[in-house]
Amino acid sequence: MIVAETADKIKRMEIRGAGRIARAAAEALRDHALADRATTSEAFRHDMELAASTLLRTRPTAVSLPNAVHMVMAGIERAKTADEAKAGIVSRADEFVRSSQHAVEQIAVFGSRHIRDGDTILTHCNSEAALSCIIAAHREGKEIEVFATEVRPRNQGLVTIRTLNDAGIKTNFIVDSAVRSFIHDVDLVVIGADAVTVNGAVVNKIGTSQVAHAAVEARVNVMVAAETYKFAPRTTLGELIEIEERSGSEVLPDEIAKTLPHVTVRNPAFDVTPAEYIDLIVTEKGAIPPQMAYVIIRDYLGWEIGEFSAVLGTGGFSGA
Ligand code: RI2
Repeated sequence: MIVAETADKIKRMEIRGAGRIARAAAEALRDHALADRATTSEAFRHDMELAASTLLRTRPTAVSLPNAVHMVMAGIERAKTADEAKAGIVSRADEFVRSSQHAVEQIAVFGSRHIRDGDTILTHCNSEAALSCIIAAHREGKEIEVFATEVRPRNQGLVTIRTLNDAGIKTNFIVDSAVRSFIHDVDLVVIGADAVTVNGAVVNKIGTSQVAHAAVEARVNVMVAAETYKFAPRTTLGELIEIEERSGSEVLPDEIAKTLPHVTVRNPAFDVTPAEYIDLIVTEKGAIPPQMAYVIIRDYLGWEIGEFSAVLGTGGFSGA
């Protein structure tokens, strides 16, 4: 029930943003474990695996989701009784939520160092991690101004401008197609990530690659803010990140679409920005050039893939 509700909210994007999705999934698994009545560790594991797969099916692109689920599910390993397994899930989930929140705070500290007094920043979509850097720079007394895009079709830009406004940051709100018109007024692009591949490509909200392309052409630096659990261990074997394609009705109302039988609405939610378009990825462990993404995967997530223990690696989720 708890898991089904959370899964539904994630699917409908009532809960959205890669970090928030991951924390909501960890919390749902914890609450599911606490409510579970299984008396053997096998039965408990079975219930939890069903819950985990319900959550994993919600949104395919944000790697934070499987990484969080796998990390929490590793709490079952080595448990001999249902109670031990339950305790394992609860402590792993709490640890994940704590370290995820701490990661955003740490990213703000590292990321704001790359924002200079007087900078004009462009951001796309609504990223908690990216905004944390911008808000930290503002709180440090740096005079900054932001361009925020609208982000069709779900208009996450509205959430971004409200947050920036509430922080007292001077903000310009522009349609997505105006990025190239304003890029020469911009000193730095700061964006989030839904996934980072082993070769440093960043999967983020649709339109990000156009923003980065315009920035590279105008010699404007691009900084990505991404927690280590957004890095994708599976890509070490060349697996591509699946790009979620959402309903066309998010772009064009059904009443209009049905009058246009020859028109198909395409609505990919994310795109891929190659590493060459990115100058820096700021994680809670420090800032790296995108070409060093493999180090994060090796040192903090582990190379192994597939099983529920896959992302534990060398224990990099200790909260930094
Ligand atoms: P944080 C969002 O996806 C955006 O693409 C955003 O850039 C990214 O997650 C990271 O957000 P969506 O859920 O985790 O809006 O930094 O599709 O908040």
